[in-house]
Amino acid sequence: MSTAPAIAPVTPLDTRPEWQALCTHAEKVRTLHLRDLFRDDPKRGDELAIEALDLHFDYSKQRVTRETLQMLLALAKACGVEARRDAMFRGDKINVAENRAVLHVALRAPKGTVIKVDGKDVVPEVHQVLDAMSAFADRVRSGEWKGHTGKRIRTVINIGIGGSDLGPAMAWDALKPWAQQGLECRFVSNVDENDFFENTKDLDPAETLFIISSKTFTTLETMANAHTARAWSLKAFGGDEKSVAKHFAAVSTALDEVRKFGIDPANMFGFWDWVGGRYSMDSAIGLSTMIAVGPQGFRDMLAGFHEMDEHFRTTPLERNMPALMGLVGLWNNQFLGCDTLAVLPYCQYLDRFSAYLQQLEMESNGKHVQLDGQHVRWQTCPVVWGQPGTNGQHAFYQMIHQGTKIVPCDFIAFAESLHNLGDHQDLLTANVLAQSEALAFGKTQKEIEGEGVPAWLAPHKVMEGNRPSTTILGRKLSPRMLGRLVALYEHKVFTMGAIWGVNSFDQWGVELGKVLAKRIIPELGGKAAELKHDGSTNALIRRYRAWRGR
Ligand code: G6Q
Repeated sequence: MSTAPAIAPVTPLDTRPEWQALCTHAEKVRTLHLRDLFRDDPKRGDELAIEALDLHFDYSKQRVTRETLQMLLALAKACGVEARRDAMFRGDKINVAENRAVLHVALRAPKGTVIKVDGKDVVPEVHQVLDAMSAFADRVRSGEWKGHTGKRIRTVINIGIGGSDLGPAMAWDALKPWAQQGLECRFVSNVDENDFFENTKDLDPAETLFIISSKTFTTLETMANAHTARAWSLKAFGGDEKSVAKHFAAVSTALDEVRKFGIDPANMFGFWDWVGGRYSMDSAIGLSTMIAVGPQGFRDMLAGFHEMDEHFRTTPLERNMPALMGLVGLWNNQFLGCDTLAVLPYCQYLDRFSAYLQQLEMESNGKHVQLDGQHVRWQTCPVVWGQPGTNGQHAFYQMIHQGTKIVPCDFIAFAESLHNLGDHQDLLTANVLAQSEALAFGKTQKEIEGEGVPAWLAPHKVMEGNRPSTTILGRKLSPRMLGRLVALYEHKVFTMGAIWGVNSFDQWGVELGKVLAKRIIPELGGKAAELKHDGSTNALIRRYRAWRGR
């Protein structure tokens, strides 16, 4: 039995005067339309925006007044967001349920920064691993690293799941323009064998390198896929075990498990218990990213992360992009009753960005107790979803414009294109701007009738507007910009978690999933004499067994 750590009691949010004042204030603001807000405050388009790090962050189309913002800032201060932020950057063990520091910010701290955990500076180790990754990545990229038969590596397959998959997979898509030609990254995560099969069916094992990415090196899905990969690879080399060293690398915190699997510890890249899975794409978990874009590209991405870290750490909350983003998110979620957030990048390279953010936000803040274990009496994490525009416009945007649910949107766009194929970038940008404008201001029945639409049809064409959104306009996508954007969301999630008083850095629901299936696995094989689940689960197991002839 571990001894209980000393956890300070958390003041319940709803007993704070700042919270109660917001509840009253929200009654008034809920009746205001964005048309009124812009009419009464003509400068808000310029002033409710932040310019930093080649980003123009416009939150003027959120349903907030300047008073709302002051009140939200007062709440953030009362909840100690700044003190908790400083504690994170200092290396305090703010993940109390797991008694761990939360130091993804150390992964991108420049050499010479001092960040201590248990009295030991962790930054030198971070740079040692980065240097080892760089040497490995360079060898693979240059072809100096040879497979078992002497061929160079053409495909890198990252095998991992959750935090050991989503970040690198998102980054591979996002940074394709910077990837080395002739070297492809693929990702196998699902224990469904279709995933492994489809990702390897056209590959030559002699040109394929597997990176087994798992913090614990015990995750069922990853280990099943890793063993299948080992068998697939060995088969091609007549079972010669020596080939494993040439075709497998590992990223993990668990050296013994890696050894047991048979991977040469020289090909293992470590990280630390103070890096949470969903905060790890900039650790050695990003090895595939580094192989794709090169050590310099990876370091540029880290520099972008660090720039946003510094912005978050040093900018007063009033002009602090992630903090304001978190406050607006909290306002929408709690006070305007919006249960979801759509993240809509107008950039095809950010195809997987929303999926990545789903984990970052929902695994972090999908919690129902405060740090001290008291059940919350307020809403926590929204459901995060979305996909790139303009495709979404031809699908689910109808509901965002005219449905009965209010869906706050984050629009992400870039001014400069990466390829010059005509006027696509202007068309894309016109679309994103038109969407946020229409969502905010809508179209009244009068305006529609004024266009000659018959009265019977006009109600169908009314756009009520007053649908809140934030537009994040970046100058241009790049590895550095990607780092800034990911860190922006990381710190937004941090801000919200700090106000809700939850632990944004544990994930007991995920851990549950890791143990539940283990009980059923032998039962599917027909070996368990008696099924002791509920009636539905028992019947499903029996049907599965019967169809599998067991
Ligand atoms: C992330 C979660 C979770 C984790 C996966 C994979 O914050 O903890 O998504 O990353 O379950 O875990 P391993 O890296 O240990 O295989």
